[in-house]
Amino acid sequence: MAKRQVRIGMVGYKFMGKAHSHAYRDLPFYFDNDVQPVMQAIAGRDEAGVKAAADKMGWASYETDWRRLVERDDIDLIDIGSPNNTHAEIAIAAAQAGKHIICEKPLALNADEARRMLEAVDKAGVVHMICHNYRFVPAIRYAKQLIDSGQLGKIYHMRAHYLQDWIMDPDFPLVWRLRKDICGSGTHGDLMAHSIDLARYLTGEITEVSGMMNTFIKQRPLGEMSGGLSAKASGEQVGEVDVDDAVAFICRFDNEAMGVFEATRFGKGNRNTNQFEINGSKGSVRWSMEHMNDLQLYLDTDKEGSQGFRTISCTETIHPYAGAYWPAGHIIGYEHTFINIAHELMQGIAENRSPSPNFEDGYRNQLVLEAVETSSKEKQWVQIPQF
Ligand code: SOE
Repeated sequence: MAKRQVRIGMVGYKFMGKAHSHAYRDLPFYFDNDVQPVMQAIAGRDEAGVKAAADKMGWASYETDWRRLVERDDIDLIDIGSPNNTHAEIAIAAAQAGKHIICEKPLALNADEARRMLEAVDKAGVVHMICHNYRFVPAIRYAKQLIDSGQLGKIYHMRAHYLQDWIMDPDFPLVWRLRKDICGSGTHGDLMAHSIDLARYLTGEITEVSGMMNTFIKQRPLGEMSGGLSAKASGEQVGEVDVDDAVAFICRFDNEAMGVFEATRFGKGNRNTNQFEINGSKGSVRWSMEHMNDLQLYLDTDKEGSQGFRTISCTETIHPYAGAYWPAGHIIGYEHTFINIAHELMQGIAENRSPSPNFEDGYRNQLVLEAVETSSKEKQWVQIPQF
């Protein structure tokens, strides 16, 4: 019997558009879902650009206004990969039109917008997800299993950092990713949001934070992104940078664990260093994106004399998602994290439930982001509302 189709309308076709398109195309290669994704239409404002992207990435049609995607009755799911200031308007309109939604992170410009988005999807009863792709790395999923099954014991510490260096040149332009009106915050919402998501996933809810934020380069030439994380200046004019370049915070979790977090785009030499360590009463785990298939594990139960961190290649069938790809030892990469999300999303739609992380996670994440900003401004600890 033919499978029910999920006809996708995607907004945005650059970096994340490429990652999501690839995921929908490759999904049926690896996973046998109960529904079938169909790359129905893609939207972008520049007609030549969106047409070329549709042709290259395999979308059946294109639109130059996202509103058309929401209006079309041959679209079931809206995928939002456009800049952050567009997320709330598109998601709320999509929910009101009864479309399922997946949205890039951070969910919104601020917690208030994120709450309104959550209310809209709840009211409409549509399936929703936020695209925190690192949760879908087999090694991280396996770490979660170790923690949940008590093998690490009581969790005392989580420390994480997410370091990049692509805006260190003072001539790197003031692109949308560096403008508060378009992205809400800088490194904080872009990178720290991922670490906060992993913290909430692996360790627990964050209850209070003490943070600091800094902007090292205060003015930059105006300009635009030109693909990936490259950009070009548009002339001589300069503008004020009103988002953070770097952020750090300490926190407490609801289970008494302590957290230490840092994110920066000024970590010279670090192209995409996303790492964490979690310490429990019986064991510890360490993970690093640049070796994403590996989990470093220390267990007290190892024989005395042979104790130490060992490297587990999370590529065996027993490791989450890994069995869908290749035989043991054959590694997967960044793009596969998006295939794993697409898999969860399709199953969520088939079963009419919103898999984690969803808009509630996005809202909770945004509350933490906002608390860190407030704490940095007011130079004091800030509590995160619990519900
Ligand atoms: C740029 O900093 C970026 O692409 C982020 O936007 C992503 O969320 C992160 O996963 C990789 O770096």
